[in-house]
Amino acid sequence: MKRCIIFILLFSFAFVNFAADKGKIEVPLRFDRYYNYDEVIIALKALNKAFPALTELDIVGQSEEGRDIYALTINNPKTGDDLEKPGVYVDGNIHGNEIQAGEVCLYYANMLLTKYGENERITKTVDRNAHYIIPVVNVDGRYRFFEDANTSSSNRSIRVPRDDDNDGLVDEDNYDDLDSDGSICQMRIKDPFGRYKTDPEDPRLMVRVEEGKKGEWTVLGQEGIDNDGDGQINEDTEGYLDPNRNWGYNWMPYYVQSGAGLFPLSGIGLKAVNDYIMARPNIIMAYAFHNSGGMWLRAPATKEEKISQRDVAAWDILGKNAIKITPGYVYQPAYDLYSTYGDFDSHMYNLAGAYSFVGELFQSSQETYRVDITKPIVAPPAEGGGGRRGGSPERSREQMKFNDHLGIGEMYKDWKPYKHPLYGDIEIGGWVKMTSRLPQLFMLQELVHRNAAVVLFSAENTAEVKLETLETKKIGKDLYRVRVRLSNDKALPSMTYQAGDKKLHRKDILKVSGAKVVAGGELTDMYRDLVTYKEHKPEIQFLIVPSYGKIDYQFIVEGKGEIEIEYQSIKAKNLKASVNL
Ligand SMILES: [Ca+2]
Ligand SMILES: [Ca+2]
Ligand SMILES: [Ca+2]
Ligand SMILES: [Ca+2]
Ligand SMILES: [Zn+2]
Repeated sequence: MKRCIIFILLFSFAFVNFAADKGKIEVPLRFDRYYNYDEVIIALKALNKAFPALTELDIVGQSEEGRDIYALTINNPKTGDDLEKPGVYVDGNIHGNEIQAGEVCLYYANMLLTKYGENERITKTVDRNAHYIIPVVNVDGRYRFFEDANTSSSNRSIRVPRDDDNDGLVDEDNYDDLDSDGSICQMRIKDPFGRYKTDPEDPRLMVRVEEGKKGEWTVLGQEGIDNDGDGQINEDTEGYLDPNRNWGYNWMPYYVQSGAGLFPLSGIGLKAVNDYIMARPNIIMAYAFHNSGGMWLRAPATKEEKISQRDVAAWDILGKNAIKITPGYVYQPAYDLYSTYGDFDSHMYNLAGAYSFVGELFQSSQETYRVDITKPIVAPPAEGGGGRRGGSPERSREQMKFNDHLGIGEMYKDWKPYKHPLYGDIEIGGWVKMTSRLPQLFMLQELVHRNAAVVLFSAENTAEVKLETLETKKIGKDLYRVRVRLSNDKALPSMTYQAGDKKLHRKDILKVSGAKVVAGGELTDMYRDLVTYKEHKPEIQFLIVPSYGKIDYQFIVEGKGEIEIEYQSIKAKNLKASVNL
């Protein structure tokens, strides 16, 4: 009998394990699903375990609620230390609700690692670049977006309590999932003076009534009650510290920039991420993924911010290719959308010396159910915009058809009566949490691949400098003319021109040692022998290697035997050559 009980226990244990295994995360990772916060960590550990020679998994720091922020470094140490190589930084999900951004990061890591050794180009970028990947910056946000009831736009904040309505209480009136379905939907009430009526073509939708015509519904906003009895509903939700307004460069206080936080990098997780970035001065390319709207945004973030036009030229090459890799996206400076203070792009460009993009993932207009796909689509709403409510009736109807026939009806919740403590008889319904700013799962694979391909394009276009001696010519007794060329056939220069112009960090160095350098300078025209000689310390030249081009130097050297020529760069790989006099 006892043995039988043990057997049953063992058997049921095995069964439980089998059930748990159904969601097991293995390499290669899958992108027909979203990973919650814990699963992202399991996925990163799985990649690290499968590719120990190419990866390093670090904990960058902890969040406000004590969750770990992970960074995966992809680098081949056999080809050099990561800090010696052009660094490519990629992060996502800094806004808690923008979860597919984390999947783009995981996909990029998964692609580099699983194709290493099989695909020549991937192999080269893993060997030549250092890739730093933080899939989830706002770890509390991702955790809670999955766990808690939300709209597709709620739960963006860093978990720093703030009294949004200045009533002395913090975060006291969040949304309430009144019908307990895991989504925060909309509330509406019957009202002949309301500005909406039931859509005659689809009774699940509402359309605006024309001026002077009788209405049917007033929209009361997101699901919720007046939790603190102050007469307002949902007026003080979690936070608000906007993690993309809390960076150091051009930070402005709350009365200028909402969501700014108390001071730059007051978010402790953000500070940890910044420390991680600044400890890697080799980072020359940076991506932060968000949703939504389909945009590649770069600095400047405000009209007043001045940036180098030579950098714009480099950015343009990346941006113009990016919009071809991601059809429907636009490429523009961030301030074209609206001015932001303390944003990531400008911080990375002006303080880390990196070309930086915010990638606004996904356009809901791609959810199509149309006969004629050549007809123009409605312009995508900007991030933080009204989402589906901002669209035209035609657009909403089409999205409802998409929901019916491709979303298998899971995207929209039909209006249902509810007894509200303040409003009385109302109805709750509308688009659910995992919609609007997120692609449906069958579309996720394409989204993550296209956007990871943009990052790959940039990584491949980080400077690859070549050092060659053009000439060693005897011009007198123990006196030689040495001409050296630094060339680069990639789209990005060896550092940003902004960093050079503003003296953000040291320029690249070209150094001659082993003999006395009598004179040295840039050879501006080798045919006419034009040299801009440097007056002091001619053996050390400071420079930037341009994109798709070269820069030549001439040294007049006095001595005999072997001399050494060194190229040293913070962002590009160091090089050495020797010449025999
Ligand atoms: Ca309050
Ligand atoms: Ca608050
Ligand atoms: Ca209230
Ligand atoms: Ca209140
Ligand atoms: Zn965002």
